[in-house]
Amino acid sequence: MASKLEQAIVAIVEVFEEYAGKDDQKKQLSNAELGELIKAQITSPEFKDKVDPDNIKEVMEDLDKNHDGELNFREFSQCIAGLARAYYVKKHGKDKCQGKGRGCQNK
Ligand SMILES: [Ca+2]
Repeated sequence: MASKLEQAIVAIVEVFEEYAGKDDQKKQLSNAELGELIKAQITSPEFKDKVDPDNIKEVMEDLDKNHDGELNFREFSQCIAGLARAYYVKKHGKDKCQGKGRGCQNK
């Protein structure tokens, strides 16, 4: 039986594979695939205000760090890390992060 954290990690990888595998580029999330993923997997209001299902293009531009128009797993996992940070900040407040610089701002 995998631990809670292990299950979460496996789930992140599997969700990426499931949606990225919908077209021929199995290791990249296209705009359409990202849209499907967000619509199906991001449903709670606290996450929706970070990745807006009605504005996939903007979400993609924000996450597509190497500007190839698609999301690889590295870019996707940074999005998940960002969501986790935003969730944590929401739960515990922002004060602990202030002034600490990189990785702390609720982008
Ligand atoms: Ca990319």
